[in-house]
Amino acid sequence: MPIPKLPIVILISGSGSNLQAIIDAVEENELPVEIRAVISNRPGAKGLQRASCAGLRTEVVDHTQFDNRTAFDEALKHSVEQFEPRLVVLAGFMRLLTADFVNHHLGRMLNIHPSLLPAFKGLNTHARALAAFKAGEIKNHGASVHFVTAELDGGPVILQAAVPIEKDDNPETLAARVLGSEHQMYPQAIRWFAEGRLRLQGNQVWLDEQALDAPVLFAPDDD
Ligand code: NHR
Ligand code: GAR
Repeated sequence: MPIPKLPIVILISGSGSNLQAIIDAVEENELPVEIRAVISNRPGAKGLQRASCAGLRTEVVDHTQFDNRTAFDEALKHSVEQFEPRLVVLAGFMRLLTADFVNHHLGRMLNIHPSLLPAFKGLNTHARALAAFKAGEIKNHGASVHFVTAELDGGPVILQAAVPIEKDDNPETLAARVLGSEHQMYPQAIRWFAEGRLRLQGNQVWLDEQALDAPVLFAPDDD
């Protein structure tokens, strides 16, 4: 029996290369989800073109058209809700979400963040990791998939990929390598959720009926 497909909505702000990795995994029958819509807060996001090319529904909720975050999040909530997703996937989504929006989707919203959380929450993670490397404080950078909670990049971490920093890296070369591992790891975490293997209970992540005491370290062959 094929696993029933989980309805999802993907939120983006930019290039959408993680969105593309998800689209590719679905097309290769490696990810049992139905992408009901791709929603961007930026009208010019390249990811909107990727979505259209794949035949997906797109919507724009332009944050610059709202007076405040509450009004924007209210509109975003309505936009998301019409598609009745069972999971909301943030893929390079760049707007801080209100507690009200997050709590509405608690345990049903994932984010991928370009650092080994809890290190380097927030923005400009690659430049900050390089500075820490140069100060001799760290050797590895990477990316994390986490459940979204009201605390920015503070929700429980599910999966992490470490990316060694090289001596001659700059923020762009480092970002490109981290992005490569994001494309491999994000579809895997979404697949675990779609297969009913992953859940959030309180502040605790459960995978295959085991409470995680630390994030899973990404290995491409894990299934
Ligand atoms: N919202 C909540 N409540 N919790 C999280 O964990 C969130 C979130 C919204 C987005 C993604 C996050 C990341 O992976 C994310 C996680 C935007 C900012 C930010 O400061 C920070 C982190 C993340 C996303 N954004 C600026 C703002 O004023 C705008 C920056 C811009 O538009 O370029 O919202 O890193
Ligand atoms: C990714 O590196 C993602 O982790 C990061 O932005 C990039 C988006 O790339 N997300 C954040 O920094 C969220 N604040 P993409 O649009 O090509 O997927």
